[in-house]
Amino acid sequence: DYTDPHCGGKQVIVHLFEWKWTDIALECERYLSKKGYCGVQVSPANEHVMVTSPPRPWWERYQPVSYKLHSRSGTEAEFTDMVSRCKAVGVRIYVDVIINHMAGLGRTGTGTGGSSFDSTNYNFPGVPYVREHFNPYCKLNNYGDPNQVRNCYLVDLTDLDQGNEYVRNSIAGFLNKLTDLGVAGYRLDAAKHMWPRDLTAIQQKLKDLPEGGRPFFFMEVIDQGGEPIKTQEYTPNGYVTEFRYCIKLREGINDFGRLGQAVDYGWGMTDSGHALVFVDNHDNQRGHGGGGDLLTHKNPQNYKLAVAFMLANDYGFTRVMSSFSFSNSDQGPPHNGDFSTMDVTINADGKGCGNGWVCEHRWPSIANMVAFRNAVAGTTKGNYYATNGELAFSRGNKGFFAMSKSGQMDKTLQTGLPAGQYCDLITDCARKITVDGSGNAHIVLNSNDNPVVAFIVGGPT
Ligand code: AAO
Repeated sequence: DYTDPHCGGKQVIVHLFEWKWTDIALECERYLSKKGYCGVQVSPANEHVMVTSPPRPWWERYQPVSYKLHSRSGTEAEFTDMVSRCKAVGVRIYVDVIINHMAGLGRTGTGTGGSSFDSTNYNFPGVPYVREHFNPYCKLNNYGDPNQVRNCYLVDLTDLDQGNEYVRNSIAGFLNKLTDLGVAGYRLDAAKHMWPRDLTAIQQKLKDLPEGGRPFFFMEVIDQGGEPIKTQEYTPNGYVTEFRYCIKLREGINDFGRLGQAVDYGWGMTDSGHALVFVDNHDNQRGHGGGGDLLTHKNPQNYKLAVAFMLANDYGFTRVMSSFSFSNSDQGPPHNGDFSTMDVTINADGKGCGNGWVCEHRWPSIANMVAFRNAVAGTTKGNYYATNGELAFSRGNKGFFAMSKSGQMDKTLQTGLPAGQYCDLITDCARKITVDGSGNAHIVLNSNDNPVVAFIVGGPT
């Protein structure tokens, strides 16, 4: 079973896209642990190419050179320190691992860890891999053909043969090293481009975590309907990314009436126990990976509503995106003159970051919903109320959530909660809500101010 994230039942991870290991360690200690985040998806940790044209794009990290833990985010020593410091405060690390392929055809040179490589000749001495470890070249141009998707070259990236025993052992060795260091699981990049049976064979070579249990796996499988490969082929291997939910959430924020059906199994969406869900990811927020019309930090008001709804809802295992600001889709993380990644600075109010880091995971209507989702885990929605501009529901008898995008919301609603005074989590108790003896509460919300209210039994009072 690869579905346990090993974080004591917590429910939300955050992708700290392109952050340095030193900054992630600090963020675990000063913030994530206190807010109840389960863990962090980190950018690829292994050695990668350095692309000069365009200058050092973010996507160079998706072209591996070796499995040495030396990347743009830091050294092996810094990685090891981060994993143990985060783990010590109850925050787990999930590594984005690229095992489908190595660097793109035509690229040669030296990687971030000093290893030489030559993709044209399929030579990666840092592993080592040679030609026999790769599938013969064919271009992937038809997603309607599952054989092509698995055996051909995704955007000309040298495609490893995961049916080869030496390749399987090399990959398992890489993951087992990470497990030994205290990593709790993996995002499997381009999982759709590998055969499920090969992933199973690799998983069977993996160690248990030092504290016991199988590593957590969530696989990147883009299935938006319309292609033969379905997310469900991969659920025996763990969680899978559910990209249709990004579309559902965007549509639903435009028309609250549709959020009630946000999980429409008629679309063939992944069952809740295997769906890794998010409002946007590092690809689709910049038009990669089948992008589209999605909500991102560039549309903050609607984005806050979408992430808050996702965290209040009872579907899937949730991931919050934490971005850097960008004006073109290749642009790498904020950097110094030598292209080294800049430090993350924290704004004085703690609710955002500087140096070009957006830190959506610190925005109050996102950050404070983490405690809500943790508190209501295992319950379902009830007392559902929706108009085109207002929405509210309870989660069992443990919590109540409301949001508005229509100016002033002023409604008395059934909360399903015991009588008493409750604190609004979003405003850190600046708003109080009274639930009367029959479970009703008067909900007042100004959408321009703080469009979300959430409170829980056993929360701050
Ligand atoms: C770079 C250059 C390339 C160059 C290559 C090699 O950009 O020009 O050839 O280097 O030198 C990232 C970047 C790439 C970059 C790569 C390597 O995004 O631009 O290439 O690093 O540096 C597919 C895969 C999915 C993948 C996604 C980007 O299935 O796995 O493409 N995502 C992951 C990572 C991503 C990374 C890689 C994989 C590679 O998250 O950051 O790439 O490690 C359809 C398919 C999808 C497919 C998309 C995009 O989407 O379904 O499977 O994703 O197309 O090709 C409708 C459909 C929707 C469809 C869409 C577009 O919306 O509903 O399903 O239309 O047709």
